[in-house]
Amino acid sequence: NGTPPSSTATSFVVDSPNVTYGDDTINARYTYRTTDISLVDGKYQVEPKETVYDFKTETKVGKVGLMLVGLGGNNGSTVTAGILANRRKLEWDTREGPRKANYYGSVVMSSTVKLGTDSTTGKDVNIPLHDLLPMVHPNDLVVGGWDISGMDLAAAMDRAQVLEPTLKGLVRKEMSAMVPLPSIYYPDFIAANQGDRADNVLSGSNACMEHVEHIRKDIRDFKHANSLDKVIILWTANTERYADLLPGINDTADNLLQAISDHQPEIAPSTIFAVASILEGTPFINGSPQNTFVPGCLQLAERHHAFIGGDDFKSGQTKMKSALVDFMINAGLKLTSIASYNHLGNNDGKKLSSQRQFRSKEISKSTVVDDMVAANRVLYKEGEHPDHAVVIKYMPAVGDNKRALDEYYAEIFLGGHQTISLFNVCEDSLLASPLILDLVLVAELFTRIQWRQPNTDTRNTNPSTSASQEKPEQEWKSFHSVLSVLSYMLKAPLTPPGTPVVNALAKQRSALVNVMKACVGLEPENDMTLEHKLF
Ligand code: NAI
Ligand code: DG6
Repeated sequence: NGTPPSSTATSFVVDSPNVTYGDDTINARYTYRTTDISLVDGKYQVEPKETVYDFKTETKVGKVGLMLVGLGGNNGSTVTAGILANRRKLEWDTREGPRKANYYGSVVMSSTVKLGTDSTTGKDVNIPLHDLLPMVHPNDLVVGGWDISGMDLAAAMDRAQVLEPTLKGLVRKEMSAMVPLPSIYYPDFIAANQGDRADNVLSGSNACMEHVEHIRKDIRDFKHANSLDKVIILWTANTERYADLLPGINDTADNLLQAISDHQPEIAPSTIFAVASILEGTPFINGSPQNTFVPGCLQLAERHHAFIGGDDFKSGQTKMKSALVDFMINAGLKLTSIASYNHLGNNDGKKLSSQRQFRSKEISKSTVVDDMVAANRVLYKEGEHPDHAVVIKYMPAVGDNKRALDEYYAEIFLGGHQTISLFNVCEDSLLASPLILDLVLVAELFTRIQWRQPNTDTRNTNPSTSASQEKPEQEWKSFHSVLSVLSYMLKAPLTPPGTPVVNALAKQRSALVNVMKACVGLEPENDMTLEHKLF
């Protein structure tokens, strides 16, 4: 108790009877406090509730592999070069002066959380989020993956036109040695304008078990060749069109597996990758907007207790929206319309000029304010919603340098109006790449966390109740297959069936941070700072 073994990579020790450090685990007993509400005779009956959980976090991180689907794309090549640059602590020259490798834009690597208050100075003590629990360092990830384009990663980063030439020169040798594995190509699912890069594909243009088995073998081979303890698979390949939801085809796990065996044409490549990952017990994250996780796929993940997460990286325009709309509505301003436009000239923009693939993106970009609106019945009646339009245009000249324009129009006091206009310019892939790392780092962490509800009598030390103390403890369990703690990084967060979706950015971050804090027996940050208010 109180002294973690040296293998525990956290920079602090929790001194509490509720926290113990084992040889390979951190064990925390945590009281989760919520509020139960019932409506009695037209009045809310409010009851504070306490639930006790035990959390056990394995501290040995092991050697972790990251397999990207879409390795040769803008994101794939950028994140790979970024890891190499950080691993080698590279510095390079730019026209604005020298630059050093960093992980800016990664909430895990570059943001901090308040651990507590210094008992002598009364000042906040903040630590990097990645120090809260032992987490894999991105520099240690072994990267590989698939692409329908067979270009090596040096050529792929040239094609992407994202990185400075000086940086590219420093990583070129290693990048050129990396060649994506051949992938699954079902032309009906991605934009027709992508056909000319599909020169690295497995034979067959419809779903089949051979493809599932091929991908499973790729995962096993990668793991074996690099002596990995675990692998995370992440889809950063093209946006696909939505798959139709068909009873008997993709509605249940068994039907989905049968449909794959039957070469059913309505199964997307991303779903084949998800199924292969689930059957290998490997976490699978979808960074694109399409409905990869059809109900049958979700059921399969639950059946195999495999982790899945998605959908669609939330990098720039939408991240801003999920912060700004939360602010406006919580400030009591009645947002009445959002007009979101962007143009970009990278391959992502090119493929989204195709209507069916744009539709997938339009859906994920449009649902991001629903929970904030629904939470405020003072401003919005049941069913009332701000107008929300999303437009994306392909403009080759600007390359990866996306330009996003947003107008937020709100009704204020006594019928007045407020208009907020945003102009957001950024390199799309330099915002998305750190999110890829965050998704992988957090997903990996949750493969090492287990929970159970203790036999609450075990807290009772009275020997006369020893009979009840003999009740067996519950089995340790993992978190639900659908990793909704990843929501902060995603535009259309997938949540366990029947559970609410949270889009508000600050709440998503709090959920992640506070779950991690609970695993070391610490209270959520409540921001009350009573110690500075009650003298
Ligand atoms: P990209 O087009 O540069 O890269 C995608 C890569 O996937 C290409 O190299 C393509 O050849 C490959 N590919 C297509 N189908 C494949 C398959 N079945 N198997 C293996 N590889 C396949 O696109 P980028 O910019 O890297 O974005 C990737 C995805 O991430 C897109 O779907 C995009 O919507 C999504 N996304 C990107 C964001 C960003 O800021 N860059 C933010 C949010 C989502
Ligand atoms: C155009 O919007 C292309 C898209 O892939 C976006 O770049 C991507 O979805 C990021 O969107 P956002 O809204 O998070 O900036």
